[in-house]
Amino acid sequence: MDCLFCKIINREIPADIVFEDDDVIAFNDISPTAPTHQLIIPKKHIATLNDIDEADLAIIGRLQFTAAHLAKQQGFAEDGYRVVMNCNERGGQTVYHIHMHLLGGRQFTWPAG
Ligand code: DGP
Repeated sequence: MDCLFCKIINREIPADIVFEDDDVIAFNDISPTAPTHQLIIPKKHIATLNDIDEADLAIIGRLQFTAAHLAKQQGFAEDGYRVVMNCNERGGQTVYHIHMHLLGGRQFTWPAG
């Protein structure tokens, strides 16, 4: 499968990996938009949020749990942080393997642009 993030999972292309377990891997974003900008992805290939089915619900929880774990571990959980999942073109998705952005280390504004 020609998927960039599957290649990172399989160590076919390099990434700065910050967390890994049986289901999930996390690595630094190549184009950070915050002092901490990491991507948390399931090892299972799921193209978009629209492709999640009931069997994947635990994986989605795992992404969120890992985001909070990484925020605590890196010391910005109490100050606050943002998690984002983009879906399809209007949502700003560019890599079609679902991923949670973990953004920390600065003030974020709302509404999103
Ligand atoms: P999105 O726009 O939500 O699909 O986010 C995709 C993110 O993936 C974007 O912030 C940049 C990041 N990215 C793209 N290619 C690579 C890569 O080869 N390595 C890493 N570490 N991140 C990448």
